[in-house]
Amino acid sequence: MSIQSKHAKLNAWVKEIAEMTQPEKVVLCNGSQAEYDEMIKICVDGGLAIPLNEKKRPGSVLFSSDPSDVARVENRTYIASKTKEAAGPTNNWIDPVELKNTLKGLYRGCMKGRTMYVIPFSMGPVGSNIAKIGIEITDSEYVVANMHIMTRVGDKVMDVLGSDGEYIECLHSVGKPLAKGETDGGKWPCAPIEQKYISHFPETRQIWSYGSGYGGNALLGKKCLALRIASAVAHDEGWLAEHMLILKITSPAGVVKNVAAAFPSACGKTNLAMLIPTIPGWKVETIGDDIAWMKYGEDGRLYAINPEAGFFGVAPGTSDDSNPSAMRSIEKNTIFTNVGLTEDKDIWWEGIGYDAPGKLIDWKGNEWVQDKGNKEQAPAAHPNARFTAPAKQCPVIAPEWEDPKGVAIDAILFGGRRPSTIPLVHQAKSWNHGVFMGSIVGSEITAAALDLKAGTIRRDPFAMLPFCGYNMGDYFKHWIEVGKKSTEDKLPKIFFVNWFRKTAEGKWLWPGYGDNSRVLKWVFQQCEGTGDFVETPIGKMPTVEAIDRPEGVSAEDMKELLSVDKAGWLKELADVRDNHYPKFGDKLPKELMDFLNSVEKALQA
Ligand code: TSX
Ligand code: MN
Repeated sequence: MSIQSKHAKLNAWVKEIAEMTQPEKVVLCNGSQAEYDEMIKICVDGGLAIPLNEKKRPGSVLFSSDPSDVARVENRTYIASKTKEAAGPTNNWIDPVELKNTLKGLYRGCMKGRTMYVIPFSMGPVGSNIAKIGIEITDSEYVVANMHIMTRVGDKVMDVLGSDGEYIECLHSVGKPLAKGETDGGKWPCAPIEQKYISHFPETRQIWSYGSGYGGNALLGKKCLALRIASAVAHDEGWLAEHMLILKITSPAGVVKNVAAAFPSACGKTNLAMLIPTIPGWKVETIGDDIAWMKYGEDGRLYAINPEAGFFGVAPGTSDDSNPSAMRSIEKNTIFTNVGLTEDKDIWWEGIGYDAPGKLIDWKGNEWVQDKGNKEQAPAAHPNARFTAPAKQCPVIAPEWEDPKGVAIDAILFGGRRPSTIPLVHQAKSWNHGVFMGSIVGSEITAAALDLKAGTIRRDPFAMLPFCGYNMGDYFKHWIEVGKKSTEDKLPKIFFVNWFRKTAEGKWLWPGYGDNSRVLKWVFQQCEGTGDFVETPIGKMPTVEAIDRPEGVSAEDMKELLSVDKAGWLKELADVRDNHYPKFGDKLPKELMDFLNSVEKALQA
């Protein structure tokens, strides 16, 4: 069993995998609408998907996953490089030979009773010289349909590949073979947790995923290829593959700046990417909401593309208030996973902005009636429920979002959820100071997270902790090396932002959302050289008057948001010195330790 493409190496790989996994048949995906419709029809007929109301949510469906298969599984995610050192202190390492043996055992016969799909996909506009081609082999129709939205799939990719083009091997199985005559019976197929493996072989540029059908575990173009493998490729080739949104900001005078921004999860990256400014005359447009690939242009500036073609966003909390553009993006042609279902076959989730209309079916398939008096009520939508929507449906998508040469990046933002210490915004004194800022990114963990107490900072350097395909110490060094290839005037300016400051009483100090445009305006002005700022021990900061004060924020609040909390910062740096930087051992670049020392010294002066 094989395919007859023009690409001999691909044909041979498909044949080898088919012999190992023993599917009922093999299909080479062409990327057509008919193919997408066929995938959805198979899922609907098999009871795995429910078509939504054609009037309210045309072309859209709802999937509900197995309760054990609802998110990325970091403890089952592996970087299998030859040495443990190459994977580094923040990744799960296994010897690649051992892991391949284990996985071959699991893959043997694992597609019995299923169709094996071969998905040629491009991360980035087809034919762009920044783009990379992957081939995902999968036994999941859900994966094929999602890949159609999230990447560019099919014949046009095969044309670029020709007879000997390079591609990244992505092998995926849900890990649930079917016996003769057996069907899924409407039950989401996956393997038990101890059989799930999300495996990366950065040295041979391969991805082998087994046992999960969900999101980043199964849609291998996204976290696995565009971040973990691409970060290792970028390290070798001198570019950057980052967990960053990309937005375009236009001033009232029509001047454009492009901003890339990295935040740990649950900081509202998609909301920022689609922000609607509250300051008159300013415009923000979306280029990407999750991943940026950045390479130098001939002019010595960094150009970024969004390698994806869709949004795989967290549904709960998304509303007309928090993100109206996301709400417009998901009005049609959208795959919903693990949200609630209304009686008239529409979707609902916690934080959608209105009460549940009548009786729902929750993500587990049970009847669910909203009980607002009961704070303990289990949610109708899983907290990690998702929408998969085409980026082109976003009303504020920038016209250049598919420009093959990318957009020149003027500023890079880092941020996290930090109720104290970190000001609303501060700016790095230099590229390397910005690398220092990126290296100490973190979010305060919520009380809900087990065994760590609230108030603890979980460090997530560059928001890349779960996504760096090699040693994080080498990754820090790589950022410093990239900076050396250009000059400060051409490099993006680097900023640290914090929308999440609270008063001692626990009240939000900053309204966030559209009012973050006031901070973006100052970032814009700093790039133009027209912002008002002061030098402080932690970097450049806006004067209190430099940022327009939103309604409801007092002058004192503004002062607190824009002052340096010396005692807090000394504690912060002590935590970096004692608990964070030691993890990287002698891989920690000297430049970063120098900034730790010099910022600390400046604070003590
Ligand atoms: O996405 C958020 N952003 C970025 C928006 C462009 N969120 C949601 C985070 C979870 C995904 C925010 N939450 C932001 C924010 O800027 N700020 C906050 C905190 C906050 C929450 C509610 C209010 C104010 C601040 N509203 C009132 O107090 C009325
Ligand atoms: Mn992400």
